[in-house]
Amino acid sequence: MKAGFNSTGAKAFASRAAVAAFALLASLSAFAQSAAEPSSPHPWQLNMREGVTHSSRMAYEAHMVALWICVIIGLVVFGAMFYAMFKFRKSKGAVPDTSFTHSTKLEIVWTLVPVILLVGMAWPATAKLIAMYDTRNSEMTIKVTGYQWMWKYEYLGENVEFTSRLAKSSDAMRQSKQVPSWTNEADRNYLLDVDNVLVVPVNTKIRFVITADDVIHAWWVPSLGWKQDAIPGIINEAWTDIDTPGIYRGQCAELCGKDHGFMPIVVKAVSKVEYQRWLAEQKAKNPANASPAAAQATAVDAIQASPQGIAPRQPATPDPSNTPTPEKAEPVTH
Ligand SMILES: [Cu+2]
Repeated sequence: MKAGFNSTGAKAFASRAAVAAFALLASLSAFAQSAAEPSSPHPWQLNMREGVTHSSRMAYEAHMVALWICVIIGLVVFGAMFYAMFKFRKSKGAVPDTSFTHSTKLEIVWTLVPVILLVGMAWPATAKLIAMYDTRNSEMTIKVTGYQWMWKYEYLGENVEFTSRLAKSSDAMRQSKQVPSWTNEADRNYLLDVDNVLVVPVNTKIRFVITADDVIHAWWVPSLGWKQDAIPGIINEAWTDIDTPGIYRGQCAELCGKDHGFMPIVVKAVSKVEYQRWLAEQKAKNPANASPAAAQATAVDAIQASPQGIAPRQPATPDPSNTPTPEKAEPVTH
């Protein structure tokens, strides 16, 4: 006998399957993260981000271990509770055991099990924390200074430094009273864009020394897996090793004043070659990086050019856009 599934049925099934597959793909692509921002959050995200560094992956692992332990405890406890409620209900003739006061065996079990679980979680977590604070063998150091309300980045030993402030586009939108929309591509990074991004190489152990100039700030990029307080008069340390090129966004995580919400962080991780190219460009922009001979020539030119023949105090004028003047810095106005 011929199978009941005739050719018309097969076609209908195939077209329905195609529609379903298309719908699934469409929904997946709607949530897909852009390649440029491989670790960005997305709508309906349920779990924490895994991030792109050793530290963030360690945090993610510790979180997943704790999560699964909680799930198992939840299943056991609620399972036992519902089993007891149905199995020993009054309508089935269950009689409460009023003589039961304690059980030494049970008490030992419910003391030992949590102790074992806590030690089992604390041991790897401590090892991870120690690793997260180990800044030895780092290949480069970036000094981060928090100001009301911007960040200053200094590539130590490279003579490269600049400030990073909220992008003008975000500021304009904030003051236009428009409501940003997720569906509008241009609005996605509202309040998460800056004028100068922090460019770093991938697969490099980068040490950060973090401080502040006025009040306490905190430098936080979730995809890197840590946040570190920026405290005036104190240098805090952290390190990172980003393994995926891309853009990673963060924010100041310490309530630091009226524009606390408007000092985002943008880290751009690029290949080592690309980083060296970028660094060379930045060095070229800074006249202080010119060779001693060039600096001498600049000074002589300055003497000859000045009407009194007196060299100005600073022969090489620093680029004003590269020099933060926090005391004069105009906070982003409302
Ligand atoms: Cu701040």
